[in-house]
Amino acid sequence: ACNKYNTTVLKLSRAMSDLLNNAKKAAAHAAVDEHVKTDYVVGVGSGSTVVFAVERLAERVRNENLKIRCIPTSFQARQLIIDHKLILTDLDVDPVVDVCIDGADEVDSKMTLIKGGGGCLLQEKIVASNAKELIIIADYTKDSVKLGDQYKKGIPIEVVPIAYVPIMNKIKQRYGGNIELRMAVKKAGPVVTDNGNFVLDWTNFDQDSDWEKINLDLLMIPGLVETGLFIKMAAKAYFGLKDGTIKQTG
Ligand code: ABF
Repeated sequence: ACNKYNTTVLKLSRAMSDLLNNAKKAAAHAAVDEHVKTDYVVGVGSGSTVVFAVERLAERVRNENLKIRCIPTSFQARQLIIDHKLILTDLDVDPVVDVCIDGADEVDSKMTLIKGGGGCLLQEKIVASNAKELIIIADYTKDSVKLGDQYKKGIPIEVVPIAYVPIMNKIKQRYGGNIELRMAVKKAGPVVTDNGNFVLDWTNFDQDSDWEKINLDLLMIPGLVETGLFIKMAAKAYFGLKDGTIKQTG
C-alpha cells in the first residue's frame, strides 16, 4: 500500500512539474519571439524560466540568423549564454540594453515584482535598470494580486555581511514581520551571493504596504545593498498558464 501511495505521489508531482515547465516554456518563447530583434543587446535573467528563453534565443540565432549580444545577470546566466554559444557581452562594452528578459518570484496587479529567490537580485536590477524594456516571464504561480499572496520565502534583501544583524533588527522594528538570514542547504552556512554578500528573507509583512516608500527607505540603511522589490521597472509580464496558453499584463 505504501509503494502504491509513493508511486501516486511521484506521478502527481511529475504531472505538476510538467505543467509548470510547459507554462514556463510558453511564456519564455512568447517573450523572446515578440521582443528580441536582430542586433539587440539582450539582458539575460536568472532562474529556471530563463533557461527556456535562452534555448529559444539560441534556436532563433541558428534558424533565423538573428544577431544578438547577451549580458548576464548572474553566474548561472553567464554559463547559460556560454553553453548555448551565444555572444557574451557586458555593460562596459554595451551600456545600453535593448531588452532584458527575466523571471520573477511574484508579480502583483501593479506590476511590482519580488525577485531574488535565487539570490541574483543585485545584478538583475543593475541590468534591468539599464534596459529599455524589462520583460518578465513566469508560470501561473507567480501571478498575484498583492505581494505575499503566495510567495512563502518573502522579499529577498542583499546585505553586506558585517551589517546583517543591525539591518535585520531595523527592518523588524520599523515594519514588523519575520526576517531571516538565508542559509545554505543543511545549514552549512549563510548563502553567499555572486557579489560576496548575504541575503535576508523578509516574510509576514503587511501586504498593504506602500512598497515604493519602503523600498526607498530600506535603500537608505547603510550596508543594505539592494532589495528584491522591482517597482515600476517591468514593461510587460508573460504568464504561462496550465493549458499552455499565455496571459499578458502591462
Ligand atoms: C530570478 O529567478 C529571480 O529574480 C527569481 O527569484 C527567480 C525566478 O525563478 P524561476 O524562473 O525558476 O521561477 O529571475
